[in-house]
Amino acid sequence: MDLRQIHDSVIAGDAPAVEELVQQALSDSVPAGEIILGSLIPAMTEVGDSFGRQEIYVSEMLLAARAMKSALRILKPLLLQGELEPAGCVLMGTVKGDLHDIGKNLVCTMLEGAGFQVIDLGIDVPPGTFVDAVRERKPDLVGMSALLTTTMAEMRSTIEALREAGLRNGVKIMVGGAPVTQAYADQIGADGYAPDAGTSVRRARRLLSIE
Ligand code: B1M
Repeated sequence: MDLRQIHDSVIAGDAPAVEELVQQALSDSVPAGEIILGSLIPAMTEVGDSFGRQEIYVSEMLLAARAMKSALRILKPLLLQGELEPAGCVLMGTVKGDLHDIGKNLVCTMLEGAGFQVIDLGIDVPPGTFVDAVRERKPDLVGMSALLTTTMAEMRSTIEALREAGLRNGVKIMVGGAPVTQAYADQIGADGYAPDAGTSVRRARRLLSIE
């Protein structure tokens, strides 16, 4: 099965075709992880680049995102079939003002697949909601995702809010998202940064001293 077809159908925003091709790839024994890494993520990267060059509209980007999500709905249960090891509890959210959730959902899925309990607060999560959830759910790790340069600052605000609430020292904090870097994570006082979903599992395990 040629993964290029899935890639091209995501770019075209053709969710029914993507679903059919993903099912076909799975019947051809292509592993779920390979479909994600070999076709879905490269397709979304290309969509972002085209949007950046003003070659496509937001509506087209949205259709591509929907197509990617429909593929992930099929693949997620398969990723979760991996071996489960006891791990910690992760509270995850996309920060205030930011509606991007595809990457965050992928990170959640990979963490769940690695045995973490994941509490997903969703998108557009204000610092106060993170604070309330940390107080109530007592996670080991707080994960924040941001895809916009304008919303990255909310990660710092959330860390400040946790500090002001006296909760900062009780949790590890991991940040990620396309514009986020290790340098930025250091600057805002996060404990860890991961550039992609696969690394986020390794980073979470290291932060919680599970090796
Ligand atoms: Co938006 N968007 N978008 N968008 N969008 C970007 C981010 C952009 C780079 C496109 C571009 O211009 N080239 C640009 C941001 C520019 C900037 O800030 N510098 C942009 C813009 C401008 C906007 C709007 C402002 C457009 C507008 O309305 N004019 C608007 C903002 C809305 C808002 O949030 N308030 C907007 C809207 C949208 C859609 C709604 C249409 C849609 C989102 C749909 C959804 O998520 N449900 C969308 C999409 C799809 C994108 C692109 C094309 C793709 C994002 C994506 O899903 N990538 C994106 C371009 C790009 O990133 N190349 C773009 C695939 C995903 C698997 O990767 O999310 O990076 P990613 O996640 C990775 C890693 O970053 C990492 O692991 C993931 C998996 O490997 N990771 C973590 C993520 N979170 C992590 C957390 C961790 C660890 C790792 O620890 C906690």
